[in-house]
Amino acid sequence: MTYEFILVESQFQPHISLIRLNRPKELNALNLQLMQEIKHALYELDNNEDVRCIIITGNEKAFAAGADIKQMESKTAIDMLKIDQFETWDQIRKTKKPVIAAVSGFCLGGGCELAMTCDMIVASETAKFGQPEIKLAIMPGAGGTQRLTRAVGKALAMEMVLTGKFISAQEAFDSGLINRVVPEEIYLDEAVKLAKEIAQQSPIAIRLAKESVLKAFDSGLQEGLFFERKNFYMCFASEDQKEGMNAFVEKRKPEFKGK
Ligand code: DAK
Repeated sequence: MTYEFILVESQFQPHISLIRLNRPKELNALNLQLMQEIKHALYELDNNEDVRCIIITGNEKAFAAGADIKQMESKTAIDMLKIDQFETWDQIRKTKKPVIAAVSGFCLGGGCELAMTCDMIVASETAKFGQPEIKLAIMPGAGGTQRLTRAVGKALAMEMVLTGKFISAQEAFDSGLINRVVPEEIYLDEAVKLAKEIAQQSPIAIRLAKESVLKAFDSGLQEGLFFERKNFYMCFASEDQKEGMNAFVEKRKPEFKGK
């Protein structure tokens, strides 16, 4: 598939892929095609054995300023139902490999929801996060009321969702929404640094660990602990576990093969 609104480098760095949203004039507004392209690219990269971590980014001015308002403006509820964008978003969420959002500039509405669907967020000091849908007389529809609330707590989430106010990268960091805030010149490098740390671990253990952390969002403690336990046992079925522990004992660096 050739992409019109994203750029994909599957080997941006060894084992690390980059998806760049590429509608700069529209501040990377997420139209339907762009979302389909992200879904498709993530699926391909998720099934590429050479890839161990994926970064999604935009440009300095915008990660994404939200879903494409011009495309949504005239839609009816039934149009929205028929388009069923949730299938696309659900597929994105199901990516098994770790996905890092590298965010600079506007990260709003669906853009913020896309970043929150990723596993970690690295932001530039210039990033602005917000759920301004309320100003359009709608509300977040791709997880914004749920993921934001779980990340930053009720007080701030309620204020952001009900007033549409933006928060700075520093506020986002202080409230637990993002992992890092760094100068604009190095936000992508910083995301790559984080991706490299992940890429050098066992891909099998990474997959099981990611799955387990995500389980904490939609299960009670007992169910989550049970799920974690099964995935923990599963790690011992991998060659990587033997390699990891053997390397420790032999005082050498492990070489993980994803087997
Ligand atoms: N959609 C379409 N075009 C957009 C856009 C957007 N969200 N954001 C910006 N643009 C376009 C502008 O219209 C302008 O285009 P031209 O006029 O040059 O043709 C160009 O990008 C540059 O924008 P500005 O001239 O406005 O730039 P400024 O620096 O002055 O302002 C801004 C930047 C980010 C403050 C402003 O552009 C703005 O407020 N943008 C809208 C932000 C917003 O309200 N975002 C939330 C959209 S609603 C769903 C999943 C998700 C969603 C819905 C459904 N399902 C799964 C069903 C999500 C909904 C949303 O995100």
